[in-house]
Amino acid sequence: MASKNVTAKKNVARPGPSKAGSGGAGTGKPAAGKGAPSAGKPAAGKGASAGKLAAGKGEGGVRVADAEFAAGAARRDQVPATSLFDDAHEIAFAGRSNVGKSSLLNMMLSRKGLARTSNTPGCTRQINFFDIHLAANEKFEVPPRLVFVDLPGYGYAKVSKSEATAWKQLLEGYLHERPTLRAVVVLVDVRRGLEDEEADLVEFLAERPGIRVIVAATKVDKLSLSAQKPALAKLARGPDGERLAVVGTSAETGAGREVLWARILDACRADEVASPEVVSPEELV
Ligand SMILES: Nc1nc2c(ncn2[C@@H]2O[C@H](COP(=O)(O)OP(=O)(O)OP(=O)(O)O)[C@@H](O)[C@H]2O)c(=O)[nH]1
Ligand SMILES: [Mg+2]
Repeated sequence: MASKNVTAKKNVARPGPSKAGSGGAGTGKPAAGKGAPSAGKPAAGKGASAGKLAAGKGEGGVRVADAEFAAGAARRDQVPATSLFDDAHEIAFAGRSNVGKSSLLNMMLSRKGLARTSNTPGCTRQINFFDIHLAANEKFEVPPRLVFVDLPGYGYAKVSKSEATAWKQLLEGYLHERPTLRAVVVLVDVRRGLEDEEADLVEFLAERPGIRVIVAATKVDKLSLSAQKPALAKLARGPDGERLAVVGTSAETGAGREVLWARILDACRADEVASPEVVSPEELV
């Protein structure tokens, strides 16, 4: 599959009474698991019925009308066709094992346990695709349908070399070839900062046209407020001293949810995606 820029303008809904409700905008929502490859037991929760977070988190901003597990791929030939999602924009969550990818994805969707999380690194072992329908929004344009993609973590030591190579190929193949991929949220533990693997990933993605890279610093709740700002500012200086778009997040407190949504929606709107935008440290959380 050749990589190309996909604008998918048809998927961008304007706020208005006709788009209210399920947010489907006539795109025809597939049943959960429909068309999903037989990738074994999905490493994800039950789908739409997964418990919503307590009221308060996510209120007043982007509202997710519906979110469900759609497909899992442990091999490249199991990656679902983009037509399963009507060529909706995809947003992938990438980062090392245990950094908090699945937790952040749940936080963004205001769904507890939709993507399975665990204390044990290596929890997510396949690429999981979640079909998302956003509620129409008075304040800004939202695409009615999006796909969130939970990627297996890299740098997980307890898998065999051949399994690690297979994961890498699966991941790189997906990131390189997926025509509907609009943004990759690269997760970095705020306490660890950018290490070689993250720098390599950012560089790898920079070579792929049409993809916005958004760095999400995770677990900011683990740092005191006074320690957060310098840690985020340090992260915003990229591997080669260039500025990266960094958002401080916490799946525990919901911090960073609206800023990250704004960046994701911005990436979906952009016809041409430029290199990561510059943000000031004050904007980071
Ligand atoms: N305090 C705190 N803990 C978090 C946060 N995000 C994730 N965690 C915890 O970190 C651990 C790993 O989270 P996951 O979301 O499963 O991480 P992952 O990156 O999906 O891991 P793999 O699937 O193994 O690659 C879990 O115990 C989470 O509860 C956060 O923002 N704050
Ligand atoms: Mg995971």
